[in-house]
Amino acid sequence: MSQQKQTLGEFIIQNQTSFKYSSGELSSLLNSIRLAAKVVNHEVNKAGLVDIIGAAGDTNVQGEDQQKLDVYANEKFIQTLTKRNIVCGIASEEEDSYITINSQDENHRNKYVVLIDPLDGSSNIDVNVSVGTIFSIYRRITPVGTPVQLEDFLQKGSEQVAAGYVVYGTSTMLVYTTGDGVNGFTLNPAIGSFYLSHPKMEFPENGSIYSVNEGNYVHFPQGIKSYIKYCQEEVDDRPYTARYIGSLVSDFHRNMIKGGIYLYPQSSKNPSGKLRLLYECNPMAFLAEQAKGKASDGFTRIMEISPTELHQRVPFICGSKNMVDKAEEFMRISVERML
Ligand code: AHM
Ligand code: MG
Repeated sequence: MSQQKQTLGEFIIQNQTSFKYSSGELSSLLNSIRLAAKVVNHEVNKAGLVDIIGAAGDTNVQGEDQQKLDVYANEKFIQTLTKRNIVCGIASEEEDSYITINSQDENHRNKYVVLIDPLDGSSNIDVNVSVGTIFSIYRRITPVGTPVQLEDFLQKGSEQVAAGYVVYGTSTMLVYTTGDGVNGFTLNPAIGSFYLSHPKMEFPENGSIYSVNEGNYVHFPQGIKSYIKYCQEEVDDRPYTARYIGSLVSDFHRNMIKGGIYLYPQSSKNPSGKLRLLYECNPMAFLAEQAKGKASDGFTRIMEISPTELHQRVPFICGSKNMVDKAEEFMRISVERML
């Protein structure tokens, strides 16, 4: 990696003034995410060497097995975000309800809430496949000086001030947006710094990759089945290539670079899909739109959905704009046919 490249720390400071609430608090918050990402990265990379992999024995609020690294990543992000007087509340996939943060001298003066999936795709850890962290940042809507409330977390995705992910892959990258495009930074593990390696990331308008767990095909709605058949037809630039890692962050990251679509639709087994609106779909949708892509539940823009619950699930279709448009068209036609 060239020495001239800008570090993430430099980039955050340089771009601070372009952010509409440029008090430096968001910069400090992003810096704490950067720090936690490095700590978690160190642990994820050790996973094959030490006895840290495997289920911790607990189950989380969704009834899923928790891996030890999930617990570790959750603790590290919460600890790091709590230390600076910026965040008033954190919601995490690994916590049943949100955490209120109040440093004694500050008396609920912190302005930001963070929603986080500390280690997404954690079923992949045991088999040395990429996992990720996803984060979403809002300004609180309840008055400063009072404890954070559920409504501060249940904001539409369109209200996000920043969002991003860390992918712990063949190299570790932090990719984020503050509403002014998407930039990707690669960790140089020898130095411990992230460098700007992927400036102004954009989804190609069209792509040739589709990412979906086709094992669930029989349970999918007709519109999704028809779209999958469309992807497999031998017409024009099709059939497309199927690529599914089963780690949202990694599938999204590849599709953003190469052009593609990710689908986790509703099914007869999971009528609302699997992925969580607040800390998986909304941040990815914000990144997608900032990268000229698109994110939908099949009918509605993800970031326009009004959340009702912290751990709400939603069908998720995300990627290159023309591909998502096409999937929505199939959904619309199948519904019209039923009427
Ligand atoms: P998790 O938060 O429990 O890790 O679940 C989310 C993950 C996504 O990263 C991934 O795309 C999806 O679940 C895979 O689900 P499935 O194994 O049902 O295909
Ligand atoms: Mg997850």
